[in-house]
Amino acid sequence: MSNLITIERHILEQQKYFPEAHGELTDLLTDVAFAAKLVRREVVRAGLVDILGFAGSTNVQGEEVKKLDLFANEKIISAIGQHGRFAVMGSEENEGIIIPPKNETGSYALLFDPLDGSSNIDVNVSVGTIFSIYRLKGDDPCKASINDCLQHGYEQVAAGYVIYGSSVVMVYTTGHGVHGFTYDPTIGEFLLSHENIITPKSGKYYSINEGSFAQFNDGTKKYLDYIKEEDPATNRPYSTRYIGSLVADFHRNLLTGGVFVYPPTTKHLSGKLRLMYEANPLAFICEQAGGRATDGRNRILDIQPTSLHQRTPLYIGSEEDVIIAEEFEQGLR
Ligand code: AHM
Ligand code: MG
Repeated sequence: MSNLITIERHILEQQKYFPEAHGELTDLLTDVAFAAKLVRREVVRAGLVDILGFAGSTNVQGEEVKKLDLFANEKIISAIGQHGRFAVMGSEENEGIIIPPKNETGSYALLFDPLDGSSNIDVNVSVGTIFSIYRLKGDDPCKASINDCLQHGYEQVAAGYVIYGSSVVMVYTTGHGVHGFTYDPTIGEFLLSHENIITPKSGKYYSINEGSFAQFNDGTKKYLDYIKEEDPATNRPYSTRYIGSLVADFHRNLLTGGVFVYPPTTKHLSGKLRLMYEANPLAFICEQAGGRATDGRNRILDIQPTSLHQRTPLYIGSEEDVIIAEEFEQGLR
């Protein structure tokens, strides 16, 4: 058998970069990987166990049926929250912060989107979990508050995502490269499959919901005309790829090169995606892989968060492609 590396072992090896963390970061990333396995178990059985449907109804066992995103949210909160490693948590599904039990021993804050891509959940298209980890600002975990969650993206100590797709893949960074692991269901382990992911400087895909064209500003409309023009010297036209699950769209472009854009629209003036649960973790990963992530003007990781569920426009992916999209957004082209 070749040299198989499990995610737990890989995380343990990253500990050398964090001598001051006394292995805590290792434990909590391992907890996240464990929670991902629990969510995976339900996602792959979704149609079988009658777990789909609307929250509030009952299944054949007489148990309350939960929508999969609510189920994932509860699983992550209970699987990760019970160990006392996080002093505070924030979820896209919860309005306010979550203070887990035994939080007095935690030194970190966890922000997560339990199941991203909600429109794809019931139709067997890839969905994912996204997470982001920060060190507490103060020394006393009992005083952990929303301020520990509202940190700049550049203050993240780790971030990652899991895609529940044709195979299940977990990707994470602690600021020392981006590493991907594929789940082997026969042994119940995530195995290293993509070490040190580097994203191409430019790609051939663009990912945007063009159905919202009428709601875009002139810069975005012009950009779309540009990207579809014929010009072999710049590899145009690009091909459209849009799944509607941010993690899946992001992951594809990370590996193949390309650009994902969720611009401001007349419906979502600040874009639709959430800074704390979606943009920041993916921006951290993208930059670590040599890509670029902005809101069309500013680096995502530099944005000062003001609320847990704040939204932002998102231009993310291959550096050269993101710069071109930004230039149109800023009216420079
Ligand atoms: P969600 O958190 O409700 O799932 O919304 C986020 C999702 C992203 O995964 C995806 O990129 C985007 O919404 C798609 O939105 P749209 O349908 O407007 O294109
Ligand atoms: Mg989401």
